[in-house]
Formats: sequence, C-alpha cells, structure tokens
Amino acid sequence: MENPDIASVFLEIADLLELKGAEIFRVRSYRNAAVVVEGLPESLKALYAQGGEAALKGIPGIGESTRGRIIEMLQTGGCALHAELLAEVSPGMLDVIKVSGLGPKKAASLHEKLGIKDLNGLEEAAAKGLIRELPGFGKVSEEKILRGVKELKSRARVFTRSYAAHVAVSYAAYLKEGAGISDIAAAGSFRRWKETVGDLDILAACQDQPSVMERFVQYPDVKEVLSKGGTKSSVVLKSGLQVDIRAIEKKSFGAALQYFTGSKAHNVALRERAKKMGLKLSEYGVFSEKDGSWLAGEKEEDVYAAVGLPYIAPELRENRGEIEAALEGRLPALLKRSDIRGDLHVHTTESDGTNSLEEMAEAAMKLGYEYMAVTDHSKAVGIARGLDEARILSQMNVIDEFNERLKRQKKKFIVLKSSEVDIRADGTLDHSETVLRKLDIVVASVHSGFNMKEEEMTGRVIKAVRTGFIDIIGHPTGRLLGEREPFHMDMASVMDEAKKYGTALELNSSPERLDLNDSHCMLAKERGVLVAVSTDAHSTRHFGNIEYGVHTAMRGWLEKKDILNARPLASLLRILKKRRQGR
Ligand code: DGT
Ligand code: CA
Ligand code: CA
Ligand code: ZN
Repeated sequence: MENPDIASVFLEIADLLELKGAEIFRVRSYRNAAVVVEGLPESLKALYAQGGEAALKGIPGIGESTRGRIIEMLQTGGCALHAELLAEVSPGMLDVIKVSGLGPKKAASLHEKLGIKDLNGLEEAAAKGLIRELPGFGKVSEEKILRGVKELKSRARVFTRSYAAHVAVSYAAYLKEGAGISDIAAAGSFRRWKETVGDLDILAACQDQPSVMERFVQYPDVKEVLSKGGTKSSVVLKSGLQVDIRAIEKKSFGAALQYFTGSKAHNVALRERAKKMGLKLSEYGVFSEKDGSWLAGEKEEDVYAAVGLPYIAPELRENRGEIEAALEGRLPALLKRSDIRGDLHVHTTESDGTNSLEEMAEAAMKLGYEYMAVTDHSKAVGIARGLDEARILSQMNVIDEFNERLKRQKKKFIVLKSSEVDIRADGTLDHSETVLRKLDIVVASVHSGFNMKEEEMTGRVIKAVRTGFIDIIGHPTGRLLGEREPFHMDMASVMDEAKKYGTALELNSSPERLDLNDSHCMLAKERGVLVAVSTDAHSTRHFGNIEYGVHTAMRGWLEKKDILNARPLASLLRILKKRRQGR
C-alpha cells in the first residue's frame, strides 16, 4: 500500500468511528494521521522496507498506535480495525455523511430510523418525503439533502486547476463588470496551485457587498445556488464545480487572502504561532490578544510580518515544514518561469503533433528559449504515427539542416535531436542502439501495460534505465487526472537507479498530467535526481503549459539548480556528454 492508500484507510476509519459515535479525540487522531501520511514526501513502504519499524519512528504526527496500524497495512495490505468497522457500519454510509447538511450524527440517525445504507437509499427516502417526518429534520432539510445527494453524485468529476482557471478568469471579469470591486482574487487550493481543486474560492474587496452577492448568483453558468448571504455565497455551476465567494473590506483583503488560501493545516500552524506571540489571526486581520487592537491585514505580507515571518509562497503552504524553514531563514529560492531555458519534450507533425518542426522552433524562440528537443514517438506507439528507424534517421538530417540554417542566420537557438522512445513491456527500448547513439538527448516513456503489478513495473523501468541510454524518463507515472490513475511503481527505487545512471525524471507540465507530482519532486530533490520540466507540447500553444510544471515544481520545493532545463545550453550539453561517457 502506498501513502495515499494508507491515508484513505485512516480517513475512512475516522468517518466510521464517528458514525458509530466514538469519542472525538479518537476520530481526530485518525483524521490527523491521514493528513500527515498524505503529505509525506517519502513512501512509508520504502522507509519500512529499508529500515523496518525504526525507520517509521520520529515522524511528526504519527504516534505509536497509528504506527502499528501502518505496519499492519504494509505487512498485510489491510487493516483489521477498518474491516471490523466496515462490517459494523454499511460502507455506503461513508458517502451519506458527505452529503451537505448531514454530519455523522444525522447520518447515523437516518440509518437507525429509516434503514438508510447508501446514497441511493437516502435519495429515495428524501424523494418519498420520509425524512421530513423525523424529529430533527424538516421539509427544508429534506430538500437540502436531496440537493446534496445530487450534487455529490455530480461532483464525482475531478476538476483540474486549469479548468478552474478558466472559470476564475471569466467569473472575475463578469463580477468586475458590475461596479464597485477594488480587488478580486481566487484563493484556496487554486492559489496554492494544487493540480485539482475541490472548489473555487473567490474573494472580492468591495463596498456594496449585497450587490456583489446578487451579481455572483446571477452568473449565467450557475446551475444551483447553495447559499446566498450578505457577505458570502456558494453556487454550483453546470459543470458541477462549486464556487464560493466572500466579500471583504479593503483593509482586510490581505488577511482574508491569507486565511482563505489555506491550507487549513498551514493556517492552524500559523495561528498557533500567533497565539504564542499574544496575537490573534483571523480573516479580518492580525489583532492583539490583550486589547483587541488591529495590527495588520491589508496586505498578505503584513500578516506574515506581524507573526515574525518572511512571506511564504502559496505553493508551499501545506504545513510540510515551510513555517520552520521560514523561521530558520531556509525557505527555498523557488524555481521561476524565467529560469527555464528550453523545452525537452516536444512533438511535431512527424508523429502526433499538429505543428511542424519549424513552427515549434519558431514558437520556442519567441519564448526566449535556447533549445528545444524534438521528441516524436517511436514505432511502438502506432496510433501516434511513431517513427521507425528510417524515418527518425531522415528526421535527424532535417534537424541538422535546420540547425545549419539557424546558425547562418546567427540565431542563438538549437534543436536537439531526440525521441520519446517507448519503454516496451519487457523494459527494452523501442529504437536500436545505432539510433539511440545518434540522438543528442533521449526521453523514454511507458505508453502501454499500465496495469502491471508494482514489482513488474518497477523492474521494467529500472531495466530501461540500466541500458544507460535514457537521459529523461517521460511522464514517470502515466497518470491522467480524473481519467487514469498513476501506475504502480516504486518511485524511490526508480529514482535511486536514475541517480546512478545520471538519468533525470520529467515533470510533465500538461495540466492533465503534472507527472511527477509535488511529493515526487520533493523525493527527487532528496534523492539527488534532476528534474526536467517539459511541456510534452503537441502544438505551439502547449508551450504555455510550462507554467503548470513550474508551479508544481514550486510545490515540491524545487529550485533552479534542481532543474535540468534551467541549465544554459552549454551546461546542458556538458551534462549530456558526461552521461554518455559514463555509459
Ligand atoms: P479544496 O477546495 O478542497 O481543493 O481545498 P481548499 O484548500 O481550497 O479548501 P476550502 O475550499 O475548503 O477552503 C479554502 C481555504 O479556506 C482553506 O484552505 C482554509 C480556509 N478555511 C475555510 N474554512 C475554514 C475553516 O472552517 N477553518 C479554517 N481554519 N480554515 C478554513
Ligand atoms: Ca477550495
Ligand atoms: Ca471553498
Ligand atoms: Zn508520452
């Protein structure tokens, strides 16, 4: 079991315990453990495999009993407590408690009085008007439950950040058309650049708050108004995305931005620190505990300064050590968009791209890049018109000629001869050694057999790395957000092998991939493996996706020095040459 599997078992244990009416501290301890496990950069499985029980000691937030459960899960692949609780409480109840307006207490009472076991049962009972008859419920709450069930069912969809970005831009423009908004921002996980968002949180600094609320709920894409108040409202859009808004006074905008950017865990830690300093943090500002006087709040920087900290970038606010790092003056100098010197994963019309080599190169030069690697697919990827040996050899000639032309025109730009070589099921590479030796840089990726068992997949990729030909492993886990889960692979082992061979790992910037993810970036840094932030552009407009890769790298605490393609051309070529001499 990987960290997320363990975390989700802990979350379910917490929910199930709460449904059973267990003591709240017990519930909380499992919920906290889930958050800690979810946020760990290292794989518990790998730690345990390497160092046994001792390696799991000293992880903040993991006590003796949760450690015991983790070891049980790592050893047996299951958890007896979880199984026991599921046998006692119907698993469908885990969905029921998520319905808005229903907590575990109400859900338990519905289960007891009406025999409700799952979402469908709940929906049926509400539709029949059975719930309004129960004590503690009424017609209004029954209607709310019905809406909540529908919302939950439609919310199964995953919303990528890039989807939310479209909504954020249009909504902000729409709101600003109605007069009187001095400042507007999207906060929450969106501002922290998480790859997907649960909902979108909009903050608007304005004078006439009720009229902003009115305009907010009138947005054309709104399917349903969940709530409408004087300063806050929530809607669900036709797509199923929930959008929350808060109207704020200008003098509190920074404090509200800080508060609603979260994460919750970051804010809890920050508030604790404030408390120790005799200060109180809220969405309205920083106040003195003693006399309640207002100290800061207009700008976010002021909030951090008031609690004695430098500004912490939203991407870092996950309570993964950023507050300690800020205190000790060792916050990373995070990667910037302008640090990127070139793109090392680019397709052209030769395989499945929609723009020619010339068009892609032209667009890359416009971005100020020094280099671009043309990485069309190899023959195994037939649907993408992968190149066989003859075709790639002739493409190399075309690239040589193209580079000659650039040189004559005194352009400081070079196209690197490359390929996105398929890593076949048996771990061999889909081009001959002759071809591989001729390439300037080799990207290799898995495009088939995603359902392999973990050992098999790890072995497959490690075998490919051991050929010594791979400069970069492309989209290392194969995930497609909301569509395909990452395949099972022991990332730490792959990275350790990559380190030995000087192989970098890609952070594929496609907003549906973001693969490596933020935790993998942390792991790469820890293991000393370079990351290549590439776009996998299939058209010139995809170059802009680099932004997503850069912000994901920031979430993973990466700096310029950790990034292969933040190297200037000469330095990149040196790295590639050295690697080739070592093989
Ligand atoms: P999401 O929407 O699930 O992707 O994640 P967030 O982080 O956007 O979470 P959300 O939308 O529930 O709330 C946005 C931020 O507002 C959250 O990161 C922290 C803050 N916040 C919201 N409600 C509360 C609350 O009840 N207590 C605390 N401490 N913070 C809250
Ligand atoms: Ca949110
Ligand atoms: Ca929200
Ligand atoms: Zn690919």
